[in-house]
Amino acid sequence: MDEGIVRLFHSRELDSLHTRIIGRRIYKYDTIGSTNDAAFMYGVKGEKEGSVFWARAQTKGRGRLGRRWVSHKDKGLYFSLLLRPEAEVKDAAKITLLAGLAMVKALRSFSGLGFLIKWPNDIVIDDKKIGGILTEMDAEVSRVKFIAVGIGINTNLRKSELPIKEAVSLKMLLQKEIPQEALLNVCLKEIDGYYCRFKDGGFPDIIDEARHFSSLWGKQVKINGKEEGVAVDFDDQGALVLRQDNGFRKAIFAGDVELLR
Ligand code: BT5
Repeated sequence: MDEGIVRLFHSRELDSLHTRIIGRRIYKYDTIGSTNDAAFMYGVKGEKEGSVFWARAQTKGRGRLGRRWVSHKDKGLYFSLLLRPEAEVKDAAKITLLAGLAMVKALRSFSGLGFLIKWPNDIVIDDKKIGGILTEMDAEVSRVKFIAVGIGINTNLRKSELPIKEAVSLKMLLQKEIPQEALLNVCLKEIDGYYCRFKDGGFPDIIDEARHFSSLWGKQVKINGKEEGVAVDFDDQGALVLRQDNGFRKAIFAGDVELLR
């Protein structure tokens, strides 16, 4: 896989990338199976946290539960981050939410459009999916060794290239070709800011902020085809809180969300 690297950027080499942790090294690939696999392979070898694995195309881009992520060359931004937070396995969902918030902020500042987080791992606008996050980890008992956070954003895909009708790309929204490196730059800066806050114990503030950018509030949802209720909040662990018909609240820690109305 190492042979596939077409370019290794060192910190600050990407245009004005003044980050503390994220992007100290950026490995750029032409075509790779999955950038999460690259992050994992380097993670196992002891790579420091903050490295970014970025590819022009993926042949085995994946979502959760082995689902496919459409990754045509130069049509999307496909990258993974290697993180080594002092965290327990149960905290991994916090990293997904943090990354979701950072991506929403990055896409908003890049485009001026109102992107939102669709818990747990989608980035949406008007209920259409523009991106997704895949958090995978290596752990020992309950301690995290490292986390690979994979992020895919549809930049230049045309409608006909998207796998589902409830999906969209930046090009479809902005009617222009999207420069990948400029967008990556904005994304890495936002993720760096939130990850540094997370490491300084700032997760409660991150949750507070994420609450302002959820696409689900007030909507009737069904989780994993089972639990139903109205999505009303995130709890302090980043779980989704549903208000059920019987009036009780229930925290959901993971799952697929279906919008009912
Ligand atoms: C996700 O999974 O949304 C996580 C996607 C993460 C992709 C990144 S790219 C860089 C890194 N390397 C990887 O191999 N993966 C990460 P999930 O919630 O399971 O959603 C998957 C579903 O989204 C699929 O079953 C399709 O219905 C839909 N889908 C696939 N490709 C899409 C695309 N390009 N745009 C919108 N929806 C897509």
